[in-house]
Amino acid sequence: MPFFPDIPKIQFEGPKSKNPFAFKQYNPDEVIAGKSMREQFRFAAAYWHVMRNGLADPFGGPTALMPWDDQSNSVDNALKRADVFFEFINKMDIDYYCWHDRDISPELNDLSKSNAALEKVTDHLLGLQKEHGKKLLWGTACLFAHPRYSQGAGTSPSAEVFAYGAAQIKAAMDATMKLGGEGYTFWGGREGYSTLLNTDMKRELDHLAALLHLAVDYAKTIDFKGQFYIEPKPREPSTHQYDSDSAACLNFLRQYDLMDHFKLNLETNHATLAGHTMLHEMTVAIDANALGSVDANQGDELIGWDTDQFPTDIYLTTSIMMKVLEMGGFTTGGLNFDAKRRRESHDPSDLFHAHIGGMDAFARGLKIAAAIREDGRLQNFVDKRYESWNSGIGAKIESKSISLAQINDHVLATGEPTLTSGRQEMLENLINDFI
Ligand code: XLS
Ligand code: NI
Ligand code: NI
Repeated sequence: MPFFPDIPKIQFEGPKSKNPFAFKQYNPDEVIAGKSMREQFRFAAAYWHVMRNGLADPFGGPTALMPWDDQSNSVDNALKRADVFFEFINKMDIDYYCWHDRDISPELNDLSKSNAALEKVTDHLLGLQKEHGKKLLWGTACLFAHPRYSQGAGTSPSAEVFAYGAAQIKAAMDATMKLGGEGYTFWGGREGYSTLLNTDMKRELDHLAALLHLAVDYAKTIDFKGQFYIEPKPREPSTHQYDSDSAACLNFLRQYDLMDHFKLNLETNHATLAGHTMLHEMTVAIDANALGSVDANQGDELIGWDTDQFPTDIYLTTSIMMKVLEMGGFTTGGLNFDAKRRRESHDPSDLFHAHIGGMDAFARGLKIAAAIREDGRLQNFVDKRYESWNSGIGAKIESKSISLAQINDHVLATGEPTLTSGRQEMLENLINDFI
């Protein structure tokens, strides 16, 4: 029996459609910039938001209506949720999904019991994946919700807590492997600190790196070929999170010799919490050849919080897709809707509206980004802006074939440089012509 009986399979009806349960822009088979939209985006639904987020906020409890969920911590309830979830991604025509171990399967306060439950649930998920042709984009372990992790997992002051977290990661990696997951993510949920009065930062960072190395080594023993990701976030829940932004993560990976094994999973709302744009974070990652995947959402400029809203801002989706096209598209990664409905949007049908909106916004962003690239004026402007580096003094500096004294002679001979305008407003107008 269907859990969303009134909702049809969502189909592309084009921009003129007035049907709220149809795609207006996302046409999965339409080829844009050399690939079908389906392949360009590799959309994923986040199990934690779709199935487990009751939409509570710090001032009030859950509002989401989930008539299928008996609110128990049982394996049966977990199995039923999996059925509901697959009906949802089927109707949405979303090919991938992502989970934390404890979203799909209960935490039973005993590792062997929790692992046994995870085994049962993943057996069921594997069957559902095969039946519906769906794939796991990435898995991860929830190392931040249980009280044992209240002071961190990999960065806990307690070696026993670190060990528990490591064991939980082993099971989550096994489950990811079993489900053919294309990646495995580390988001440092509580890997940070609240006060330095009680914190040995150097030791905690050494431990976090040790944990990641343990995972890399374990992957080899089970022949897990998926991509590892780190997901930066600057604060919330910890006041100071160690993986605060792209640059901090890359520095950490380089310092601890992990660059060959990790890429970044970047989330828009985390970028803005870090005081950056998503464009900035993506640029930093791509320049280091380390952009792996994207958690697609957006924040609220008026609330300084990880509001995880569905991405509807066309300017934002355009800039993200410009970067994705620039790096040649996703390989192991994709666009995971790490996004939740507003607390007021409590109906199951709102799950559909939310994802339709995100997918349509990205479809428009892709079309606009492809058109801007095709047009070429923006790239030409940038190329021209740096053209003094292509020959003469610039080429000599770039190729390190000139000394400071020779540069001095050059300046004495040529005199005051002339600068051309940055033309920011003209370029903003150019972008708007496409939007
Ligand atoms: C929380 C994070 C989390 C990760 C997965 O802010 O975005 O959902 O994506 O642990
Ligand atoms: Ni995320
Ligand atoms: Ni987030």
